[in-house]
Amino acid sequence: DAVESAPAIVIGSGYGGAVAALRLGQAGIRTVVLEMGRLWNTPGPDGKLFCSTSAPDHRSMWFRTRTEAPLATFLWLDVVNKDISSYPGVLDRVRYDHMSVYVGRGVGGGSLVNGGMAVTPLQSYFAEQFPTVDTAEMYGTYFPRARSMLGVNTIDPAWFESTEWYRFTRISRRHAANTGLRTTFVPNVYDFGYMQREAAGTATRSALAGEVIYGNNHGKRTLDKTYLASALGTGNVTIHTLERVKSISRAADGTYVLTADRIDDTGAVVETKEYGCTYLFLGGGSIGTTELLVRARESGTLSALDASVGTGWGTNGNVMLGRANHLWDTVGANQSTMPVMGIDDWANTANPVFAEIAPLPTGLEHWVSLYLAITKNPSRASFSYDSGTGAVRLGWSAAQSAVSVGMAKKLFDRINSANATIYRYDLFGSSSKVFADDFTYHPLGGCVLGKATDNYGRVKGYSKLYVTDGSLVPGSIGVNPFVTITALAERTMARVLVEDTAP
Ligand code: FAE
Repeated sequence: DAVESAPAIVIGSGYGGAVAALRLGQAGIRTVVLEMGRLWNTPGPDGKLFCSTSAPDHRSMWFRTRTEAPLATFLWLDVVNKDISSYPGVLDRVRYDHMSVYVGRGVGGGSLVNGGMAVTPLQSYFAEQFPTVDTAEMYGTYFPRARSMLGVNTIDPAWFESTEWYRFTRISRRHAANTGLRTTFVPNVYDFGYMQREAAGTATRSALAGEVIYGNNHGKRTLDKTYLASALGTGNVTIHTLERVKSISRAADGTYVLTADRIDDTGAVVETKEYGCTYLFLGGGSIGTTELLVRARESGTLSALDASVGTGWGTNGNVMLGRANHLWDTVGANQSTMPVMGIDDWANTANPVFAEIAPLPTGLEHWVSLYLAITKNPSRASFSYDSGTGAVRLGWSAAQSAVSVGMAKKLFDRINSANATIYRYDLFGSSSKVFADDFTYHPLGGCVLGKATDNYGRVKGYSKLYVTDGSLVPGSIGVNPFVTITALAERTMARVLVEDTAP
């Protein structure tokens, strides 16, 4: 097959990839984005782009015959997961030995499936995690730039206090207050004006119709509507979909050579393509980018990569759990899928936890308060390469997850004790499982800034090779990560376009 060349190639179209594509396009550099997922722009037979969470179909998951939702059961019944037909659906669950990683697949990456929470980390914790980064510049320039480009907005507090859709959040806030804990509103990229029209019955429901992990049909400002739309608008950027990059090597003249499998809707490889480029930006996400680089180093195609590539990986301390409320503390049959508040106990140095108050929209009263706790788990893991199979493994252990559980338990034991409540035992598969510690929504690290790369995401050992995604973040950032990933990518692009691409 003929080699297709472009001055710049970006692998992946999530946050890191989208920022790179836009800024390259604006600089007049012709850029090709390679994305393994599909473009979500064609309605299915029901007239919708995405299926609902309650009635998932082939669109829900990446080549599965049964859905694999984070909540396995409800009242011990296997009512949550459904048989589906295999298709390049929007949510993937990548299974390693003791840890599953949920990721979005499609043009827009994680923005298609996530909860939209757009949180800027505590400045002191950011500085702790990124000691070599100029924090004043981050908080003065790149965080504001990221928030404005992403369309971050906040819920109207008066509407929050009065609407049935956030009753579940207000109950959790009261229980936190009873424990002497602080809660804080968190911004979101879901358009709250739209949500209020949904509640009023004047707009088609999305967040108020249970839509989230398998995509939102309305309301959410996903990357295909923000960064990537602007990138295409420059006229310099093209996006190739259903193309999965398999390997990266370097030609004698220093340019990069990629091979990519183009797949069809059944997952069959219909073509193996070869690409060439001068500048290569890796935006495949923490596990996508790290797997590519570990394989490249270990198989010898980029053997000068630093030994720290494939290390420093963490789950952002994620643990999910549910509490059972008293019968008089109803959480409401109607719940918005977009979280807007967290219990902020990060300042508690003995046990730092930031716990999002998460929805469980089933359409019936269930008295469950659900949380995604972000704990300050210091454990990190490394990836390894199996030369026999070419597989990349993640060395995360069950003991490392137990650290997150211990921290979440300390906080929620206090909340239960102050409110005379208990945990829910029926949500995560087996009857003894209270804490879902075997999956993460926040994979971070693998190519850590300042270790696998220089201080700006330039990969050590090579020139014109960059990482712009969540693999730069050293395993923990204390809050939901996409604003941080976006802001760091903006910082990298500002620097690289000035210093590295001058003629
Ligand atoms: P990401 O968005 O994952 O994009 C990587 C892209 O690269 C994907 O589109 C891949 O399909 C593609 N790709 C990977 N490998 C290849 C390859 N070899 N060839 C071609 N394409 C490839 O990476 N974060 C928040 O801040 N707030 C939230 O409320 C929130 N909720 C979440 C809820 C769920 C259910 C999930 C799964 C995640 C959530 N997150 C949330 C995490 C957030 O979505 C995630 O940190 C970012 O999406 C990571 O951005 P990256 O650019 O690193």
